[in-house]
Amino acid sequence: MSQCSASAPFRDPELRARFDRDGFVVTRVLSAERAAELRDAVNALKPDDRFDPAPDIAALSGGYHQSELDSNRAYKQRVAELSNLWFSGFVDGLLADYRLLASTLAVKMPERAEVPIHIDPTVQDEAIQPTVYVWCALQDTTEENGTLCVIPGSHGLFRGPYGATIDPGYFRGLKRIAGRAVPVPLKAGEALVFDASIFHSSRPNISGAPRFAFRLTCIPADQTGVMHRSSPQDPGIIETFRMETEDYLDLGPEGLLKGQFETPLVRTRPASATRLQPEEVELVLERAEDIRSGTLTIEQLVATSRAQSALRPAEPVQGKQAGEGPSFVRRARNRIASLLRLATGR
Ligand SMILES: O=C(O)CCC(=O)C(=O)O
Repeated sequence: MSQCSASAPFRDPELRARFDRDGFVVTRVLSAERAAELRDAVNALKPDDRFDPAPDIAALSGGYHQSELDSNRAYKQRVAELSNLWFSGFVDGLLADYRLLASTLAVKMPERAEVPIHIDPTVQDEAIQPTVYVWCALQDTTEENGTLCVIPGSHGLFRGPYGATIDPGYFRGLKRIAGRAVPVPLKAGEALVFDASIFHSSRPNISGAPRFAFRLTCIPADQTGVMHRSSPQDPGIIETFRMETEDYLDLGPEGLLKGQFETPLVRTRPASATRLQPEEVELVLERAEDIRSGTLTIEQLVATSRAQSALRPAEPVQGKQAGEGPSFVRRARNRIASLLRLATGR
């Protein structure tokens, strides 16, 4: 399932070490005064949805305004211009040989609900290095106004090409892991810089005021910007379409949320076949470091866990078998544990 083999080239080695370990870092992008200036500038823009998406879009988009889903092209163009002006220098200073592919103004109006736990699309053709998102708060973000929450260290596990309509195999376990996400409050002008593959969510906005953030999508400079989807004809195939900076202006909600792309098809690849059970997703998080380091694959972990549960009696063993069952199971478990140690070198 894992495709990425190199980390993101942060220019600051300390940020890089923290990003590699946790899957995210917090860093300052703008002064509080400049963040307030930018917030005033974006607040004066006029998206067609008035920062509050219609119910059909809200139902698919997490309920908050994402500028690329708006029907007003001139507005989207203005968001892109503002983002280039205010952030492209920051991206250059943060990551060597990365570029700003796309920018989203993310506005969560009062009373809008939580964004459920998820990972973000990989939007580059070959994911040798991760897609990096920079989520910059334009006012202080808190638990009350819907700041982002992350599961620290949950990155780098599901790295295959991911995008609209692809089931990466962990969907059934999301409810079980959602409670592990911790809020990351930010000061105005600070950003949460995260690996696309980290599990994250955002809280409901109960503050009574809109919450403004810019989300910058950053990819290695030599990579083509793309979007992936599950083939409508064959769920065993992932289709990859070009989605470069200018393509985002023409991309409507159907493209982003339903995978109805109109850009050229770049390639197809086989999809991962492994579908995890809820408890297996928890197991993957528990062994995250081993999986990230490549000493254990999700497939090995799942195969071992399934072999163990096949040997585990479904009901407590009664009567004559009671003496045999548990010691047989114990021997089998010990055998599997030693196989796993051999496989992982631990
Ligand atoms: O802005 C938000 O509230 C949610 C953002 C998010 O989940 C994302 O950028 O993937």
